Amino acid sequence: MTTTKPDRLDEAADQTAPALDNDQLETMMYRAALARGVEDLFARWAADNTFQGWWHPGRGQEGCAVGLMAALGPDDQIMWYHRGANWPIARGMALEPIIADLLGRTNGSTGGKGGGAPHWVDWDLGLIGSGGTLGTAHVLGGGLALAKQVLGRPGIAVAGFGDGTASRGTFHETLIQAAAWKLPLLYFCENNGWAVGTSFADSSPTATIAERAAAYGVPGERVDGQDPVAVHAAVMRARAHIDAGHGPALVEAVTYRVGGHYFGDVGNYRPDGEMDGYRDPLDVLAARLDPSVVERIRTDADAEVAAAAERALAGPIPDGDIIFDHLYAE
Ligand SMILES: Cc1ncc(C[n+]2csc(CCOP(=O)(O)OP(=O)(O)O)c2C)c(N)n1
Ligand SMILES: [Mg+2]
Repeated sequence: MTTTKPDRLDEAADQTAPALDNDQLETMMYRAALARGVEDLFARWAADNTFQGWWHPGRGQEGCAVGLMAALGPDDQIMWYHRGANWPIARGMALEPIIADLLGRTNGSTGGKGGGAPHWVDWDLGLIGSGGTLGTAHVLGGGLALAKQVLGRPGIAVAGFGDGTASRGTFHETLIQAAAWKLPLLYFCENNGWAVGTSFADSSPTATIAERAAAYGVPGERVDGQDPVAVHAAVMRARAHIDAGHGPALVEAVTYRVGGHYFGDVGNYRPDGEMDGYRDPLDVLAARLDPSVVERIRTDADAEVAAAAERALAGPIPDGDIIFDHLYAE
């Protein structure tokens, strides 16, 4: 089997980043530490069956989310995808509804309809949720962007997806239409090299996902997803294009799937040496900050995760009848 790690990053990724000030870097570090803490918590709970369902770990991919979210504004709307809890946490969503959603409790963001396969929603933060099947983020993200254009609403829409999902028809159908209509849409791909047990290297006819955008006249940039500052810079460049009214842009953040596809997948199909060169995104971010500040951030984040976990566990389990709620607009 060939290695799954892409071997080159676009030159654009080396361009000077729009400045992130110290406060922004500390916020990014704090949210990355929260995301890692929630990841550790869910791994423990998956192992001891505290919740039922599948957990798709996002460990090691936090840099993509915090870099992306640092470049978004309050009017932007986001279609999240299935891996990890990094996206809502990086956006600043409260932890209790995130954790309680995984547990299927009424204090979860979907009132108990999550449970194992969470669909976190925070309308005020522009977190619109995730679709039930892969690739819906393209279509629904395109719809959000269309609504912004037609109704004159500010901000952009973001459609998040993995490398495997870039092979779905929805990727192409939405992108060609969004490009034709110049919709304010950002495609953000986390390329972790795997779609369950199928490697990107063995299944993609193109060396990158970024280059596929060119077929529709859309700029695509590949960036190091382990470096949140580089991701932020790439998204800022993409959104400058979108904000100027030129239509969609695509950013492909190259990252690693540190664990199996789901918690419990031992991943024995993976080639030796695949993780060579791996850098922990939290370490990459920490290197830009004062070590004592990083230590305080990690301690505070751990305490916040522990307190939120306790509150989440105290929430009631809903009555089964809630599955009939919200089937129609109310
Ligand atoms: C339409 C559809 N096909 C298949 C699945 C099952 N499935 C869930 S995750 C996944 C792999 C997705 O790979 P990728 O897009 O690279 O994201 P990653 O899991 O690596 O983050 C698959 C095939 C699904 N949920 N929806
Ligand atoms: Mg993948």
